Amino acid sequence: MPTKIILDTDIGDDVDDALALALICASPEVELLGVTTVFGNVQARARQAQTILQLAAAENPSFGKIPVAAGCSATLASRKNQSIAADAKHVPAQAVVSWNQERLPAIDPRHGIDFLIQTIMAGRGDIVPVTIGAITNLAMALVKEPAIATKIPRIVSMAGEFRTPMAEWNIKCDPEAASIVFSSGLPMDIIPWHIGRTARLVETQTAQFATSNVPMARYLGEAVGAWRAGKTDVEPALFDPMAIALLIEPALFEWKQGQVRVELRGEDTYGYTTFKEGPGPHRIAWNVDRDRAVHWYLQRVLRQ
Ligand SMILES: [Ca+2]
Repeated sequence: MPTKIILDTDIGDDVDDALALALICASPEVELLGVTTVFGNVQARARQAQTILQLAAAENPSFGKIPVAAGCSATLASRKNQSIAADAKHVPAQAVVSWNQERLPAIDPRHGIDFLIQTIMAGRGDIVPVTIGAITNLAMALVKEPAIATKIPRIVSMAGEFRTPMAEWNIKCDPEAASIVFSSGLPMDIIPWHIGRTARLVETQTAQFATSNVPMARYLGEAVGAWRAGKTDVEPALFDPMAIALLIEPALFEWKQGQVRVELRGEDTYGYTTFKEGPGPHRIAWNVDRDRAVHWYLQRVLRQ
């Protein structure tokens, strides 16, 4: 039986969310029940998610019917960091590789929070929320309908960093939301920043997208190009795709079990995450077999 998931994403700026959604579309081991978008311009983010699902629908029409719901644009962050403040009008870099609304189905009329609540409550306790952006939507869903906690078998998140003292982006965008989810007691499987940085594509690998026979792979080549515009010497890190990989190939990683906390008080450490190994609901991917993980990813999306 495939693992049922809802993808909660800030797709549209960094390219790794698109790389992750394409991986989902290439993976029969997961069944995508819906996509919710978060942080800033959630409408534009929804359009890129829909674009990828419509590309996947060319081969499997069921992808074209997967609902995409826009979620929280603003955050619960108690200290607004102007450099990352959610901006509903910000045009994500990936907008240039998103189809116009006229070519796309209407987005789901429900708010992302309500989509999460209704979908999880209607399930059999077997729906895994997978968060690859700020965790605002899931935190808000837990606040609005605490009963969903009894229906969530585990949460999968790309979030946090435990080797390097830092506020990882998805935590930094909304530390309070992350704290709500991490302190919920729900089991979580975590891909930290370090893992994504380790699993990076090199130039010869990203170049394979453009020459692939697979339309989705060629789209990813365009998406990487849009992300790179204005940047030099950068290679895509597979942060978000590794959160999908753990659902399918957990043996790609070495794991540590324990308890994560999100720092909310420190003057200079707001949004930092700490990990205490031992009893606790959080399983952290501690190491990744880089070559195997990257090869596995490329095999999937290039269908080699
Ligand atoms: Ca992301």
